[in-house]
Amino acid sequence: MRVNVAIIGGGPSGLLLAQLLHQSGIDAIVLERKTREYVLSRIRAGVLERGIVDLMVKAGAADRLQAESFTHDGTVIAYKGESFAIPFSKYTAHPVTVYGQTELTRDLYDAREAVNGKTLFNVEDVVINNAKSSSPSIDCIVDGKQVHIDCDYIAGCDGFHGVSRQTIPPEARREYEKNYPFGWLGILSETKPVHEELIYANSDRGFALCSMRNERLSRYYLQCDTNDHIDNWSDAQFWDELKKRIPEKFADTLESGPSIEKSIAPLRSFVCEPMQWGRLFLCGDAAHIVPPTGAKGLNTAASDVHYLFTALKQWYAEKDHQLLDTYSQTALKRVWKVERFSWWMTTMLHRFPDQSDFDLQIQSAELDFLRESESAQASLATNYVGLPY
Ligand code: RFL
Ligand code: PHB
Repeated sequence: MRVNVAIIGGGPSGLLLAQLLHQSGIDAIVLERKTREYVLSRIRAGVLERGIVDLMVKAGAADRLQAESFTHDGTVIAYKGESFAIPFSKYTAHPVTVYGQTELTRDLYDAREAVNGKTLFNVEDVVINNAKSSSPSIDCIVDGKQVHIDCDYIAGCDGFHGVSRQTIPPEARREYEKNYPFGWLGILSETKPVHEELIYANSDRGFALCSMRNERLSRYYLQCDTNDHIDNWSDAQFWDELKKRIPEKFADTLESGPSIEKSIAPLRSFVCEPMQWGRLFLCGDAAHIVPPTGAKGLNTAASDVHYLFTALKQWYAEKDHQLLDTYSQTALKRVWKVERFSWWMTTMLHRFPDQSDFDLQIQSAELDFLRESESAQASLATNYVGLPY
């Protein structure tokens, strides 16, 4: 088999790239290790920047997103039992869009099927060959059969645990990593969201986040120990703890109900440099991870996709490889700014096990400053709604 671009990973980055390429007449195949159902069972991101919404429109996959999503013009920060709102519209020209990653991925799969795009599921043992040459290829096993794919370029969109990054020899890459000493316990429940905007809460008992998917579907998170397990948390315990971590005025009106999903995710910051090796290009979680506090993982995957798509388009349309050559540099410049913002939000809002009284006072001063300073709020708003591509 021969294609222009072979894409490893059928998560949001791989699918978005495939659909954008399709719209420009560039032939691609998506290789996904799991089934479509499995990919769509992962509950993850909920907040979209304008950039990814625009890309969904360009990819021809935005009809449902535009009909069913909600725009948010601000967010709430809570601490010391009180709260304040940061109105994005006061500081930026853009809101954010609340729409689940699961739904966005479903829309991309539907769009791909509608155009008969090539997608292989249950793909095992992916091996990338000759990425440094002008004729790279992929070997893999699909339904027990060996498959060989020749291509011009390979996009590594296979997430943090994929094979693409590992294909770059250790001496040719540098990895920067920070692991946080806590995780997030998340639940999804068919209840009315406690507030119309998201609430990010710093409390003595640890961080909490009140988010949502729609008027009858709430998403809540609690900071938990890294080694904690969902079996340690009944629904009743979750709701009890959440109420203790958010200001009383919200806790009093919180609607609780059975959880329909419960999971724990570790928090880490990670960057792999470079994001390119010969004709292999990394996108999204394959190249970098942020703690979810800034709602940036999916959005940053999308900005990578934008840079790679634009570079591939330039190559196929004009035989100009300037943007391909500078892909890693361009993408990393934005990635590091997003890493900084996500680290900052995480540091400001969580309880750290080794935090001294001094550290706690600094955290409290940071929140006071954010509450009082328009420039601090403008900085949060600018980063939260999304830095330009
Ligand atoms: P994904 O989604 O991990 O998809 C990679 C795909 O590659 C497949 N794969 C392979 N396929 C073939 N061969 C192999 N060898 C393969 N190895 C892996 C996998 O099966 C998978 O389908 O990466 P991608 O596409 O780069 O997308 C990244 C996003 O999923 C991620 O950054 C976000 O979910 C992060 N995130 C959030 N991002 C936001 O922008 N806003 C948010 O509000 C937000 N909230 C979150 C989050 C992540 C969370 N968790 C669980 C880590 C909230 C949470 C709790
Ligand atoms: C979510 O709704 O899942 C969500 C929202 C904001 C975040 C992280 C996750 O910062």
